[in-house]
Amino acid sequence: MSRITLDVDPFDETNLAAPYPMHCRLRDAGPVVFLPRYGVWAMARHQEVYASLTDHESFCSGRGAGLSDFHKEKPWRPPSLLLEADPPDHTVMRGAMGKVLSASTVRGFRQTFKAEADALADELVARGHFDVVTDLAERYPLKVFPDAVGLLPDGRENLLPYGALAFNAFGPHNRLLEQALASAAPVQDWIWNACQRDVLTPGGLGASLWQAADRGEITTEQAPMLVRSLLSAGVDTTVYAIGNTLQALSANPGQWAKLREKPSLARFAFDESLRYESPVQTFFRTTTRPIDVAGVHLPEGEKVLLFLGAANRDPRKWGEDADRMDIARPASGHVAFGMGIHQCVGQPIARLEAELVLTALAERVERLEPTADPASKPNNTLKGWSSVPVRVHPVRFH
Ligand code: OVM
Repeated sequence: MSRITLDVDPFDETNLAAPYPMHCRLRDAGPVVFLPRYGVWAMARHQEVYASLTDHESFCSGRGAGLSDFHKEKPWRPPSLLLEADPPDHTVMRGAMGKVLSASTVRGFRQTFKAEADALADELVARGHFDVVTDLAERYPLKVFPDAVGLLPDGRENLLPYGALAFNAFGPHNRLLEQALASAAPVQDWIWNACQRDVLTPGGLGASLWQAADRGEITTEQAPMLVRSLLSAGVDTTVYAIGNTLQALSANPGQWAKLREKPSLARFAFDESLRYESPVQTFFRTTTRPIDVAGVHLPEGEKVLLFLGAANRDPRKWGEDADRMDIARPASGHVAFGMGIHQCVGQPIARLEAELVLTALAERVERLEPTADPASKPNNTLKGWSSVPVRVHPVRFH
């Protein structure tokens, strides 16, 4: 079968802010299409995205999870030992990180994370109106996660700019990346310093990674790199995820009502939100060998852009109402956390944060009413909002 090409720019700011019409074009054009603008291949249907994510032998990560091919260009920072690595090296790092972020560790965070979620919900409901993004989706993770890692209080304002930079850096050298890079040097220095053993609080996730080095499971060079992974992948992702979830629920009052009726649906509501508006929209892989995808030939060493957010709305997988948010829908099988050996290792923490925030609000808020249109926050990889103003109608007898 011959190659299908499509003249779209997925990283143009109009498409980043409103990607869904472009997703539809990409999916309908074919199982794999060539984007001449960047000289890369793209997959936007669930079947092919899923198949590529679970075939790390043919679609590797070691040449970068962004547009830049680490065989051809110098990476903007030393590559992540997790995200931008392949087996067998990746396997060891994943084992160490998986142990540190295990379900049992994360169970230990529940009490403190819940107290913070309840206190914040009390404050915001008492206020009557607030901004879902700046007052909640940014504040909550920025308190509980750095505490869990064991960061000192000073300098935490560097975390969001660093995340914005890291996620913009998966895209092309456009205005967004240039802007993020402009003032990045002190931010990068602060982050690297925060990864060192002597500044991490005992008992935190960062200290646990250093203990893995003491036990000889990883090296003392690898320990700070894995702490860097926590700080790269653990902040913006949860900020966007909580913001997107509450934006979608405020725009769909029927869905809020379902959650209100049964707050134990919080975890399902979160999965459906991740499917409906995926915080991480795209990642790249690189072909390790010539490979046929649905009858189309891809050579070795080609970048492939995987549209996680489009796969999560593919009507071939989810049915004709794929564009509708429905917290009662079985959303499992979404690829918002990826799939296969690189699937998000921090999921237990992300899910805990979301569950506690959603439950705290569902118990206190009868109605979440948007008071203005949400403003989108442009990023080459992340889809989300910079502002989502709402009014809350409190439950009478909470
Ligand atoms: C990392 C990492 C992992 C996942 C996402 C990500 C910036 C980074 O290991 O540094 O985005």
